[in-house]
Amino acid sequence: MLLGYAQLPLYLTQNSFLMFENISLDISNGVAILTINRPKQLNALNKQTIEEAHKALKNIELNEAVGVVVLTGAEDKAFVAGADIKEFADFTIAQGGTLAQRGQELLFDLVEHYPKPVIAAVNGFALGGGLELAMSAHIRIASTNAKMGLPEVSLGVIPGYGGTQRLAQLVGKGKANELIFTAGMISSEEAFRCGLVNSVVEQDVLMDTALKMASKILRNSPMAIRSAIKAVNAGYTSGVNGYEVEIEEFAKCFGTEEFKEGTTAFLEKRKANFRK
Ligand code: DAK
Repeated sequence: MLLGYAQLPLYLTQNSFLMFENISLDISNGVAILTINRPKQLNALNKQTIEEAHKALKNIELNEAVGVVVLTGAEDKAFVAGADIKEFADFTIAQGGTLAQRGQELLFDLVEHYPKPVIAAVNGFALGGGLELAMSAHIRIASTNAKMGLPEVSLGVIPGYGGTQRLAQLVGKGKANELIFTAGMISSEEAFRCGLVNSVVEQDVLMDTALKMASKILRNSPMAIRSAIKAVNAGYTSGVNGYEVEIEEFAKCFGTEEFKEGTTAFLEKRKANFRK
């Protein structure tokens, strides 16, 4: 059922109101929880959902009160069960190419290079585009009921939102090939064993676990974390020397207020306060 315009939830974000139909946004205590909210379709990603998530993330980026983003799926069955199959079923070659590129730029690359840590709280099925979204996040925590896989070849396509690249980076080429060629699903325990997720917890504590990790992150320098994201990602960007980017980013830290606060706090035997 489509809600009427006036019934859509309205979000006051950075100096503007945003209206979303397929996602929800909850900002508190320095953390933005962005929930893909199409539970009847197991939170499948259609074009509109990708656009809404893009808008929300661009807005949160400017919001200094937010230091960490947690991405999750509505209800307890799915994180995201893939791209919306009904939407792409009759795409042409040209549409497939254009949309893959646009989708990658709008959401998946945006998440990977986001200047604030993004934690995926994988609360159920994370398949195809859903696993690709989780893999573009900086950290993944899965619930014990989560199932993950890239089933695209069973539909006659290949992963189109960076899955062939990011899965191989996370689990190695051999395991990535196995998962992609078999189109199979793995449990969260297997995903943990092969390095696809950072940890596995019961579903009822998934969000608390993500928020606890977020609160640890929030104690640290946002500027240094931003630099660390750039340096780590540089090592996975073709044509870019990660070590050189690390040196540049390292050098930039000196002379910043946050470096001054961090070192002064240590010398004064107190906790640093980076978020005044
Ligand atoms: N898209 C659309 N609807 C989906 C969906 C999906 N990916 N996954 C589930 N649903 C819908 C089902 O159709 C069903 O809707 P109704 O029939 O009730 O209207 C509802 O969600 C509940 O699903 P089930 O009844 O199937 O639930 P079960 O518990 O029986 O099974 C399941 C759960 C996750 C095993 C099953 O739903 C399933 O196999 N879902 C599809 C998984 C999948 O193959 N995902 C797509 C992977 S391919 C592109 C870029 C990237 C991609 C494509 C294009 N371009 C840029 C063009 C990426 C492609 C993929 O992600």
